[in-house]
Amino acid sequence: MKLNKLTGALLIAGACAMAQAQASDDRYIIQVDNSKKGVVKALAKKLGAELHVDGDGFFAATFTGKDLSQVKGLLNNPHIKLVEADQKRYPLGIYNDDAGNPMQQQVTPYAVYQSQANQLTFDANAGMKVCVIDSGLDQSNPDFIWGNITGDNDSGTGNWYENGGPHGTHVAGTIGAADNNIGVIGMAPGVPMHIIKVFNAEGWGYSSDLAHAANLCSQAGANIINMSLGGGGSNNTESNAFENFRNAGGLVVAAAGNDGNNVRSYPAGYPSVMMIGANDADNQIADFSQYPSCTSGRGKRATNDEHICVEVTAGGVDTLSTYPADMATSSSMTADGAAFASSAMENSGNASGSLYFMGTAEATDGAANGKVCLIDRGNISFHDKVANCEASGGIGAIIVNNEAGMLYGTLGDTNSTSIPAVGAAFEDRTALMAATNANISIGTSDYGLMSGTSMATPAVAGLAALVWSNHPECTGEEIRSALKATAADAGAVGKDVYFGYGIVKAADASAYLTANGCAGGGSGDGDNTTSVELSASGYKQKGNSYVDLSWNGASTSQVDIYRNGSKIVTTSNDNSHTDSISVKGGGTYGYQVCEQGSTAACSATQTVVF
Ligand SMILES: [Ca+2]
Ligand SMILES: [Ca+2]
Ligand SMILES: [Ca+2]
Repeated sequence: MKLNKLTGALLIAGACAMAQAQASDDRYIIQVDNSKKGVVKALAKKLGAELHVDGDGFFAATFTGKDLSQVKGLLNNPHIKLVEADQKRYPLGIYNDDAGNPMQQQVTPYAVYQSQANQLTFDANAGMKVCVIDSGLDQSNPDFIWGNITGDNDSGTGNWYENGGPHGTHVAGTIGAADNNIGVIGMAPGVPMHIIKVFNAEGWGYSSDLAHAANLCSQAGANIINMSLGGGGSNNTESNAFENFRNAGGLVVAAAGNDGNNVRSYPAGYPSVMMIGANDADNQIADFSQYPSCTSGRGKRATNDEHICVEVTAGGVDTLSTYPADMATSSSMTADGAAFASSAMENSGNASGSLYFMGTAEATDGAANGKVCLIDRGNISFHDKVANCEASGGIGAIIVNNEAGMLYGTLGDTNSTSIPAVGAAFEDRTALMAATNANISIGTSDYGLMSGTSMATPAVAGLAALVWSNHPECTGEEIRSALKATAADAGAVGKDVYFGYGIVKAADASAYLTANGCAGGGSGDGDNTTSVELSASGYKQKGNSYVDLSWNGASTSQVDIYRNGSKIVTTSNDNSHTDSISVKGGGTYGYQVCEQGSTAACSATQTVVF
């Protein structure tokens, strides 16, 4: 539906005037001189309006039950230039960031909606603290409750409150940016954090290893550790440190890695550490998200363990979060006064003027002189489109995607243009084509986008703090299990190596813990999810084959152990058992541990190959 001013006016005069003239949600934009805005806002409020966005030269307000002509009648005031319906913006994907400039208003990142963090309230009094092992948190960003944040200095990397590159500041914002009127909002807004700076822009500057950092997290009283980092090769000291933290009741999350292959990164690959993959706003896996198998060892020594592969995912593609002040580049765009999502492509500055549609801008066009060029993607490079706009006298360029979603791009390394150029979403093309004027602006910002499993990991750390704050009696392992039990399946049906159990859902996890208690499922609520977790490890000794089984989560005093579907023993529920197999040579054995007498409250099957 085109909603430019012309069609709006015609519709008011036409047969369907009432239906069309009443804005959806009864929400209107009132254009007014800035000098008189306060008076007009007061008037609107007096007339029962609910005020929303306060913009430059306009504000938005809801007049419940009133159509456009009624609102115009009510606001009969000489300072008002225009009253129009506040258009609902088209969605860019299944989930979206709020439209708007985080330097001026608080913008909720899409992953908050996707993971239901907006449906649950963080309890600041529950004693949650997240330890962030990263590149520091820059104190120049205003979107943190600094009184809740401590850190550890290291001589190799500099002060924890000064950035060693924007990475750590971005990560910390996703976990705990404050719920206020600016910036973004974290998964657990304002959660106390302890920052340990272990690397900077030059790379690793820490002589010791992550094991030391884990101990510092422990000393600081943290119950969650976030590591948006990783690399190849496991290390026993490191592994023990995280296992100790986990055994003391904590939760450790780490990034799966960004190489888009099946390599297992550490620390995420340790069983004690929860490995996090990244998905996008459309519930698709990020193409860079690593997907190691859940099997370790080769051939006869192969064992299956769901704790050495991706366990869950969260949003980590084009994630909006905090930056050190002015270190990010951001854009904003309005057309006929309404805000649209945009992405900064190149150059900086502000361009405001009439919109001129230049097609795919494959040649100069004198009609673009003095105007903002609206350009379709396709046929030639972004750079050449913007160059043609500028050579035509254009003052700014908007390049619209030719497929679903926002257009992200740059003009390349040999940029010869100087006018601000932004990307726009295909879904907004119709509205932009219908608009008369546009304002685009590119400048430095305290907020910007990053992509990586590094961005998904703090989303899960923050969500864990959020869920846990509502169930502080639970352990970290129980929170981990609840996040997995309630994750929304995505990608291939069922658990898979890319998503693990799926995309985390905070409200569902909290409801699950409320319904089932910390220990999780099996309480007859119709949810067949069981909380028995099993790992199996096979080895040979003097020609005999043995399988060490270890499990937790069974609630009966004894458990039944099954091998290849047949019960082999009923034994004490002491979390471990060794099975010896007398058959010579190779074979494949699937094990399950079930609560005694139950064939429903069972672990997943773990396979051992000899
Ligand atoms: Ca904020
Ligand atoms: Ca792991
Ligand atoms: Ca799946």
